[in-house]
Amino acid sequence: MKQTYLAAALAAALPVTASAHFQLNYTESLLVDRPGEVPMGLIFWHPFENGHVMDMGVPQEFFMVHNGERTDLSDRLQPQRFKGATNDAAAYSATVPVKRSGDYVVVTVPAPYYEESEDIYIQQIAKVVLNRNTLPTDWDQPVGLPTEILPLNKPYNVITGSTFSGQVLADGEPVPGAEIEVEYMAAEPDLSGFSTTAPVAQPMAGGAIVAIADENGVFTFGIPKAGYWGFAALGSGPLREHEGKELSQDAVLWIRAEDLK
Ligand SMILES: [Cu+2]
Repeated sequence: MKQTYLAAALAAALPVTASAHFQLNYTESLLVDRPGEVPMGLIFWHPFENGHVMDMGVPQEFFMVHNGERTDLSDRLQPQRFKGATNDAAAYSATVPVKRSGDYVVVTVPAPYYEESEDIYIQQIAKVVLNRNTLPTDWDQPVGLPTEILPLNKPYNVITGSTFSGQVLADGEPVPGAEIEVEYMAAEPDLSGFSTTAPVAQPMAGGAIVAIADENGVFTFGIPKAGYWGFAALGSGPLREHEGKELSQDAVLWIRAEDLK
């Protein structure tokens, strides 16, 4: 119950902005055809608006979970500049070693980012699930992060026009009434040039798309368009302060929808 009030108080304290920050763990596809090194870009951006790119510090953690086994990938991080439509900023590239069949849950725990306009820190713990050969192994299990969104639909095999549900967790417990921002990746990064591409959609005139989780921390969103969709539970994490300032520790999950053909 205490958690609910804290989350609500924190959410109320955040100013209403049209833009939503999203930490990306971006790969061209979530389905890995051939075993090998999968290129990934770690970018802190506004991909729905094709907007401002924020500087990332050195990530605190970067790892994958496959068959329940955690592998540190932080030695693979390479500093990059990501070129957005209006600015460029510090980001990272890496490769994810995908060999055996199954799920690869890739997690970035970024350094807290200081948002000057709000005088708060933001830390978006981002999760994405890659899969090889359709064998499901890890996607429906929590990683055990301070906060995360547990997918209730297979996150790499969502049909456009269906729904996606997730459960917001903090220290493994549901977060009742969590506020979730929903983002469409209107412009997908070009990993070879480490730059943005032409957007295929415009952000909504009404600002951020928002869903509120139920008493079990569960939310559902109808998926209207193929591509990457991001979900960010705001301030759902247990850590609420960083260097003497307020911290919004958010849980981010990326999924990919495809049209039924
Ligand atoms: Cu922003």
